Amino acid sequence: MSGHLAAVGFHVFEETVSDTTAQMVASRVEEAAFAEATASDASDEAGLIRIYTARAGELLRAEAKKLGVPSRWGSGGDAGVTATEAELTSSGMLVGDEPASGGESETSSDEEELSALQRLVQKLALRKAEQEEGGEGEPSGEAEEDLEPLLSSFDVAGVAEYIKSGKCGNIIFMAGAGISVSAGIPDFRTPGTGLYDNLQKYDLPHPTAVFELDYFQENPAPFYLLAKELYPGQYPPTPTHHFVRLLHEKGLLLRCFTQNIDSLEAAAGLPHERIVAAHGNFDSARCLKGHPADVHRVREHVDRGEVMRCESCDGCDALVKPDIVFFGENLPERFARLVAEDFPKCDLLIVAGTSLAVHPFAGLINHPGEDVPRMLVNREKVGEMDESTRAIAKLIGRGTGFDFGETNRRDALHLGDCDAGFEELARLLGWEDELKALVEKGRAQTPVKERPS
Ligand code: CNA
Repeated sequence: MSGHLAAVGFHVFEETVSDTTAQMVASRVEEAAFAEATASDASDEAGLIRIYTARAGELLRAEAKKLGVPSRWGSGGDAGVTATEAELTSSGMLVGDEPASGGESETSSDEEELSALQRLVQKLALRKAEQEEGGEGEPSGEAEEDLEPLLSSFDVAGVAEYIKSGKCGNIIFMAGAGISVSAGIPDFRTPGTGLYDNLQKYDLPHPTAVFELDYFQENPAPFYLLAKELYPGQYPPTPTHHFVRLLHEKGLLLRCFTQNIDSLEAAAGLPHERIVAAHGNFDSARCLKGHPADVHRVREHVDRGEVMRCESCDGCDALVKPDIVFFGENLPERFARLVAEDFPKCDLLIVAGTSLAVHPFAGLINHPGEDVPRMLVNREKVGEMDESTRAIAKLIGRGTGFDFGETNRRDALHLGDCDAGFEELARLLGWEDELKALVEKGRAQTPVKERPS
C-alpha cells in the first residue's frame, strides 16, 4: 500500500490489530512523515531521511499507544522488498517491547530504535535500486521497449483510442468533489466558490473543523447544517456521473472509488457493488458510542436542522453522526479490501475532479502498475511532484505521482471542466447519444434544489 516504511512499520501492528487497521495506520503515518520531510528545509538526502524516519518513529509509537499494542518494529514487506529477520535483528530493528516509560533509558532506546529504522529504510531503498538495475524486480525503465509511450497522445483522444483498441476492460475511476460541482454542490478547495472559502454561515474556527471529531463533539450544529445542504436526493447526477455509468454498462468499469459523500454515483444508476464510498456517505449512521441509528430519523433531524442524539437505548444520548469519515478516522474496511483486490487488475485509471490533497485516497494514483495508462480530468493540474519531492519519494519507496513532463509515457491530461472532458470522450467513443439520453432522464427524475444565491 505504501513505501519502505510501511513495509517495516506495518508488522508493528499486524500481529495485534486487523490488517485493515494496520494498513490504514501505516499509510497515515507514512503520509504525515513524508509531508513533514518534504516541507522541511533539509538540503540533502540524509537530512530528509533523518526527518522522515524520526517523525515516522514518533507517530508509529503514538499510534501503537492509542491502539494499546506494543511498540516493536517487525519485519514485513509490501513495497516489493522485504527485510529478513536477520537483517532486522542486526540493524537493531527487533528491539523488543516498548521500553518502560520514563527515565533516560526510554530516550536512548528511542534514539537507537530511530537510527535503526533509518538504516533499514536506506537499506531497503538500496536493495530496491539494485533489484531494478539487475532486472530482478520491476523493469528498470532503461530498456528501450519501456520507453514506448502507452498512449498515442496524452489527451482525451489518446485515451479514446486506447479504449477503442480493446486493451482495457478493468477501468478504475477515482472521483472527487469537482465531478459534482455542475450539479450545484460546491467543492472544498476551489478559491471563491469552494466551501472552505464560504464558511461564514457555519461559524467555524478553521475550514476543516466541520469534519473533525473533537469539534463535532463540542459543536455538532455546523456539520448538521452542511449535511442539510449536501443530503442526497436534492441534486441531479452530472454528465460525468452518467459517463461512469456508461463505462459500467459497456462492461469496462471495474470500480468507481469516490471521495464524495453525495451518493450521486448511485443516483446515476451505478450499482452499489461498483462503488466504493471511500469517505462514507449518508446511507448509514451511528452514535459516537457506536450504536446504529435509524437513517430515516437522521434525515428528519437533518431536514429540521436539529442535532440528533442516540435513541437506541435509555441513557446513551451520544451524538449521532452519519457514517461519513472524519479527519483521523479510518476509512471503511471495504476500501482497503477493494484497493488490494482491484488495483492489480486495473488497466486504465481515470481521475476526475479532485485536488488529490486527502490521503490515503490521493495515494491511489500510484497503485496501478507502471504499464497502466492514467488520465487526469480536472480544472487544475494535480498529483505531480517537484524534483526534490520525487527524489525523496523514490528513496523511501513511495509512488511518484503523475508525470505530465518530458519523461511522460502514460499520463493523459484534460485541463478543464470534467463534464466537457467526458462528453468529448463519449463523442470520440461513439457514445454521445447514449450519454445525452442518460443525462436527460436523470434531470427529469431528480427534484432539483433551488440554489441559494
Ligand atoms: P477539493 O479539494 O475541493 O478539490 C476539488 C478539485 O476539483 C479541485 O482541484 C478543483 O479544481 C476541481 N474542480 C472543481 N470543479 C470542477 C469541474 N467542474 N471540473 C473539473 N474539475 C473541477 O475536493 P476533493 O474531492 O479533492 O477533496 C476531498 C474531500 C472533499 C472529500 O473528503 C469529500 O468528502 C469532500 N467533499 C465532497 C463533496 C461532495 O460529496 N460532492 C463536496 C465538497 C467536499
